[in-house]
Amino acid sequence: MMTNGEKKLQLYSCFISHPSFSVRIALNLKGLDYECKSINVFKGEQSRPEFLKISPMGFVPTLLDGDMVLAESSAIILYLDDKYPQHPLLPHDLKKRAINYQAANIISSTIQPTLRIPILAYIRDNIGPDERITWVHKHIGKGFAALEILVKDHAGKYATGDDICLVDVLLAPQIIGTLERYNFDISNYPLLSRLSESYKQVPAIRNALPENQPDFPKELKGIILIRIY
Ligand SMILES: N[C@@H](CCC(=O)N[C@@H](CS)C(=O)NCC(=O)O)C(=O)O
Repeated sequence: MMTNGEKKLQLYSCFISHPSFSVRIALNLKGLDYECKSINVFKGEQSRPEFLKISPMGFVPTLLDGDMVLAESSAIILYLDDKYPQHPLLPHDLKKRAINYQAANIISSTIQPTLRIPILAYIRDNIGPDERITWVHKHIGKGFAALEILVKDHAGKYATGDDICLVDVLLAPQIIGTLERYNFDISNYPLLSRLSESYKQVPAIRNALPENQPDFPKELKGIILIRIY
């Protein structure tokens, strides 16, 4: 593991959070050592005043790099990519690069917000617990269908070729987390199914899995996590 030669990076992260998972992958790919500062979103720790001073939206992930404080997973990943050029996450080819930007936005601006815990809790409390699954499957299904079409002419071992790029860093948590958390059948998405198998072999992704984080509660192993919302 490399350090950045300055103060150790600190990542405010929650084991369950897909955007935190993505940032952990980027840090691992770049071989950057970091300290994990756990924020348990189930316990509402993101709303504590001391955390809101660091991250006014009250979101994980939030990265501290010296005096730099940065929230929003895509911004953090692109910042890391600019500052730490080892294992670049954007392809040189302009078209593939643009596909990465587009797919990254679909994942972090369109799919991920529909899965946020306050939204699922609202549906559970005001519409009904089973409606959460219908909601999640509808939104993930729409996003996955679009991603499958978007990357099909660009994919290699990974989404836009044989190197892991930005889109993979954001997509791997969505696919892996979605299967584990929401019991989603991915077999209708053959390309994403294949990518899922590739992702599971990558040490930087495996080490970033929720169950491999210091804050993962052992009693949750094997539980379909939507049941705990
Ligand atoms: N757009 C943000 C979303 C981050 C986000 O939704 N984080 C969730 C955990 S997955 C969170 O902190 N939720 C706390 C809350 O909604 O109060 C990103 O990509 O980083």
